[in-house]
Amino acid sequence: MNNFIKEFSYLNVYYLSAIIFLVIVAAITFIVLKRRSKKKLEEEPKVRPEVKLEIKPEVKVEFKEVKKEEVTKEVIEEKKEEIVKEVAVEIVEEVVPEVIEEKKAPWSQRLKNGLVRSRGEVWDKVGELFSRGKMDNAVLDEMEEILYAADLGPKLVEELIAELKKSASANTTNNFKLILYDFLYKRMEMYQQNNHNQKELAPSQKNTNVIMIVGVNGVGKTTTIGKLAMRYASNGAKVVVGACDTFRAAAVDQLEIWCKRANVQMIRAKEGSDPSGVAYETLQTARNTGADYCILDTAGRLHNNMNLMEELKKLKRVLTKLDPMAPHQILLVLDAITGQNAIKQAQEFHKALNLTGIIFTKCDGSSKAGSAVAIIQELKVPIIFIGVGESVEDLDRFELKEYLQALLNI
Ligand SMILES: Nc1nc2c(ncn2[C@@H]2O[C@H](COP(=O)(O)OP(=O)(O)OP(=O)(O)O)[C@@H](O)[C@H]2O)c(=O)[nH]1
Ligand SMILES: [Mg+2]
Repeated sequence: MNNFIKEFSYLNVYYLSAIIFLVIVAAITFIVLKRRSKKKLEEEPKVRPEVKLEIKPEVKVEFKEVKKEEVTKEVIEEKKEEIVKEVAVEIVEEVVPEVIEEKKAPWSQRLKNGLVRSRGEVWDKVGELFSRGKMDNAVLDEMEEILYAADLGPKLVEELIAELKKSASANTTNNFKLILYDFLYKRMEMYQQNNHNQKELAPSQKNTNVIMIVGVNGVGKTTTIGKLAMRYASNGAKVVVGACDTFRAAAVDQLEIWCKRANVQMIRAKEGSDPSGVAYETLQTARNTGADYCILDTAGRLHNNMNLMEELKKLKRVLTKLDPMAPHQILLVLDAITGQNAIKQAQEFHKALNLTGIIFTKCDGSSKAGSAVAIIQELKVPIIFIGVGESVEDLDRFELKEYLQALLNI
């Protein structure tokens, strides 16, 4: 019996050791396999973030959409290729404007580029109709439609059609351009002449030149002031800018960015002060520091219960306390897109403030740049500056000949 027990316990020890051995082997195998798979899993994301770093969000989404089991080496390679393409597109988009900026196309080119829509959608089309040589009713109707859409105004359209009918025999495109050039030039020249006669915006030797910029909201007042500040400052003039648009805090921040770029001083509202208060303080600072220019940004709209024109009149009045001749310039900013409606706006501002000039902005964004002719005729106030884009170089003095040459591609 004792022997049996002894044998049995030996057997048990053998079995037990074998089981323990097997368990250890299984455990080691399990640990090794687990480590391997963990390592593999760790390696896998290592590839993916590398890829993710370069890709645009849409590509990331695309990548995520591939099921995990489908993320093979080939898929990753394929995605990488796509990603490289996407990144390349992105880089091209980002770099091109900078390259253009660096090259700084001359103003004449910028103006021509800026007026491309007006030229293509209006004047080239009218020229094409004219060159058919047959001014029948169908052609005249089509011409009228194009000219009305370009917001030339009924009076000018009528006069122009009559002029074209008269000259219909001389039916080459070149002649058409000359007819048109003469027509538009005659109608603008006498008012633009004022522009040349004016001392314009040149710094006066003794006094600070005060320029008040007005216009409805969104026409480009603040941007234009930024461009002007940069223009004058880079010519060595001392400029002080007043953020009299106290309606929106964002408007002041926007102006501040421009002033920092131009390295010019900006005066902002103190708690509770109104636009006239800021204007007064700006002119005071400008005079005390011997500035050549004091440029005032104004609001395009006010709180509902306040009248914009009354506020602007008050602002203008306040300036005379410091300089009876101030403001020397009151420039109305008009957005070319507004077309004929701009005339109504302009008349209202002119009545309240007696404008000295117009800044015609956003000519690049519209086919209505020709409406300048109608505006000048109606208002009898010259256009001083023209804007054809958002960068500093996209604003320059309005020169009639240059403008018409660019508009008609002569
Ligand atoms: N394409 C183009 N955009 C312009 C031009 N001038 C201004 N802008 C843009 O027009 C937008 C409005 O310009 P702002 O200068 O803020 O206009 P604002 O008159 O000060 O507007 P408020 O302060 O709201 O009254 C901005 O996005 C400018 O970059 C231009 O000549 N061409
Ligand atoms: Mg503004």
